[in-house]
Amino acid sequence: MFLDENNNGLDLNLNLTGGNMVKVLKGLVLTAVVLSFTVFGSIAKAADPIRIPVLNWSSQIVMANVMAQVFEEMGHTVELVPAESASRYEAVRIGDLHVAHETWESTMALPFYAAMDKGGLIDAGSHNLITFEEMGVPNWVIEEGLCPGLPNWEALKSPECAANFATADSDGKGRWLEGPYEWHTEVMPNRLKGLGIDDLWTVKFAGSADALWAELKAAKAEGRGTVIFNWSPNFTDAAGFTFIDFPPYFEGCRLENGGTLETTGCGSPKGWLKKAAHIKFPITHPDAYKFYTKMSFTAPQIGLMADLVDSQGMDHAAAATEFIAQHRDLIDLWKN
Ligand code: TMO
Repeated sequence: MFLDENNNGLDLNLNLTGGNMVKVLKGLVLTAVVLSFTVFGSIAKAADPIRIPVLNWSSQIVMANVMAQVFEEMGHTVELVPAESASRYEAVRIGDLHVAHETWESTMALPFYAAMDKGGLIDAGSHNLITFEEMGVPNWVIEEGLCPGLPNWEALKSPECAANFATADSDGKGRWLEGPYEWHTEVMPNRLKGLGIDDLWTVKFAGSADALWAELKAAKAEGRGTVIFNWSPNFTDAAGFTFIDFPPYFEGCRLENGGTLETTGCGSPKGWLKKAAHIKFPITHPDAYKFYTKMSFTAPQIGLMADLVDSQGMDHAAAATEFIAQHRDLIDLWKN
């Protein structure tokens, strides 16, 4: 960082020299780190920044910032690390990340358990709520009769219904707008097949959570129906959103859990929201780990984290500061 800033504006040759200098410096730093680990073991560990993943939906990012601000109050240094949903469990397992603080059962249980099984990732407890992640519609879609029979999924079997949800990119079929592909890959396309309605409906993937909220606004402005992936708690809990009732989830209905195309029509589970940690986090940063195990948010609290950004327009760091201010006593309780 320091060297890069000072090399700004220098030509390529000098940059190469800079690169060599960086190598030499890295060597020195490595030597120093090795020395300090052997000689001043515990001091070196305490100085290790706490690495928190940042994903692509608002409550996760605000909670990352809440933890970062609290850990900094406790005297730690913190790195917010851009990460991807499923692969972050392997990163926690090997210690590249210290935590995965929003682990949603419906979409993340498998990579979470896989990393735990390999060794290196521990379950640091659950938040204080039951979560739900499912396809659904804004209430006005039901009120305007765009698909009579909703929220029962069987309403989706009607070609007249599907036609009200067509978009330019949906080949005349009704469109489901899923979250980013990496969140649940083929779960929803397989859902349509399992339900036998893939001739009427198709799945498109949004680039980000923001694209889902933009779709809600666009569909309303155009007066067309929209089915999007959404979850609770979220800011939409207050705005009026209805999840579709699919056939109930059961263990093993999804393909990745051993299901077949006969069973993938199942809906999502009502799930836990867990906190994963690197196995050495309690040893390297005991006070931070103890805070983390006590930290247990409720549905309204997580809904507020999303709302501060997605409804009130705050940036994530400011939303975290505001959230901490509104929950100071609770945060202090968890810190002690
Ligand atoms: C994991 N998520 C809340 C985006 O569904």
